[in-house]
Formats: sequence, structure tokens, C-alpha cells
Amino acid sequence: MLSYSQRSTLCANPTAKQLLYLMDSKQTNLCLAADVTTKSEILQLADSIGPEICVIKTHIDIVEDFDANLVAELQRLAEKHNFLIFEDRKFADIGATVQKQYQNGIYCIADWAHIINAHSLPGPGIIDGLREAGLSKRRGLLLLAEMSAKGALTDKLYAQKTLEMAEDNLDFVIGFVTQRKLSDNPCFINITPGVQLSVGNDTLGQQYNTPKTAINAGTDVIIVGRGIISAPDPVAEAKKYRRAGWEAYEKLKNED
Ligand code: 5BU
Repeated sequence: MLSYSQRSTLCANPTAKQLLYLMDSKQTNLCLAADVTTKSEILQLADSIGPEICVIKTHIDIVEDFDANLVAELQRLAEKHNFLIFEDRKFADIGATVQKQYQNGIYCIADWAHIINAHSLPGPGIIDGLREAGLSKRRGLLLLAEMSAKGALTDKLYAQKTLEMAEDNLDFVIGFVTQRKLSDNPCFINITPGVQLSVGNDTLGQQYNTPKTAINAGTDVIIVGRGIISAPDPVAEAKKYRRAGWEAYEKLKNED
């Protein structure tokens, strides 16, 4: 199995390259889902948990006191702690519309998010629309191939068709939000939500696997939200997830 940094040298997209490289150099495959609703909470999480993660994932539209200073500060913390910013916007419209949603409006996502994601449902035009706004800024796109929620409609055929769309757009698509590895192409990064230290679910359809199960299914980055942010000591908890994710990766690498 290639290491993250070996894979990094093979990728054309600068964000994919940077992410895979930083995961190995920082020894973390943990992404924090910073699902909090105020500026101060996001920045506090980013600063305290920043040293443990490779990516912070935001839902910028849940922040009640959003302003431009939030993204400026987030960018500063991303530099300080060496992590990337992933806005989990899940674009889902025609190319012309998503392009505006990506670069305009209140959030100007293209200006600060290294990584965004999109549903493959609308077909390849969604990639073209996002690429026109993002590629010149060296951004990367993840396609949603499989969702973690119970009853999700993203079946095997849907995931396969999503993979084919990605293969046709290797300059901009850097991988997938998925529950497992979808392709042997080393440049595709598989990112998996629905991770907690024990298997289970929430009351609204979310389903959890452990870091080890996710990494053993071939994923590269584990996304953890409430498992960390609802814990009594989020920093200590983040360290546990970081260790679990990294140990699972090292074990797989050494078995090869
Ligand atoms: P949790 O608190 O660890 O359950 O948060 C999971 C996060 O990942 C949350 O921000 C979701 O919006 C996000 N997510 C997900 O849970 N499942 C998916 O399939 C996708 C995103 Br795509």
C-alpha cells in the first residue's frame, strides 16, 4: 500500500497533493466536523484541536454571527496549525447556479475553502460549473458517492456512476465522501463521516462506524463531529480519534 505522501507525489491537483502530504508529515488522518453555531466556538475548536487534524470541516450556513473576519481567522488558524478547510456545502444544482453559490453570496466559499463537495445527482455539469470558479484558485472537489445516513439512496450503482464522473474530471475532483474505498486510483482521497469510537446511531438517521472499521474499508480521512465536540474534554477526545485513525492506517501499511 502506498503511503499518503507517496500518493501525494502522483497527484496533479494541488489541494490533493497538499492534503496527502500534510497527513503524513503531521501524522493525522482526522477531520473535525466543527458543527457549532457561533464564530467564537468555531475559532476556539480550530485553535485547540487544530494541532490534531488534517482538515476542519465547516457548515458555514449554520453560523449565526458569520462575518468576513470569521473566515480570515479560520485561514490564519489553518496556516498556524497546518490543516485544510473543507466547506461541506453539498452543492446539488445545475452548473450555472452552483458556480454562483460557490463564489458569490454572503459566504464567497471559493475564496477560503480549500475543499468543497457536491452531489453527483445533477450530472457532470455540476463539476464544470464549480471547476470554472475553483480550479484557478487551486481548489479541490469531493463528490458525494455514499452517504452515512440510514436509508440513503446512494446505492452501489450510484457510487459507480459517481466514480465514472470523477474519472472524467481528474484535474478538479480529488476524491469522494464515501463509506469505503471506491477506486485503486491513488489520487482519489476517500473521506468518511459517521465515525465514533463505538458503533451506533443518533436519533435522526446517522450511523456510526469506528475509526478502525472506516480505515480498514479503505478510507483515508475520518470525519468526526459530535464524538469530539460533545465530549467533556474535546481536545483529549480528538487525540483519541487521531490515535485510533493513525494506528489503523499504520497497521494496514505495515501489513503490505
Ligand atoms: P457527527 O456529529 O460526527 O455525526 O457529524 C458528521 C458530520 O458529517 C456532519 O457535519 C454531517 O453534515 C456530515 N456528513 C455526514 O454525517 N454524513 C454524510 O454522508 C455526509 C456528511 Br456527505
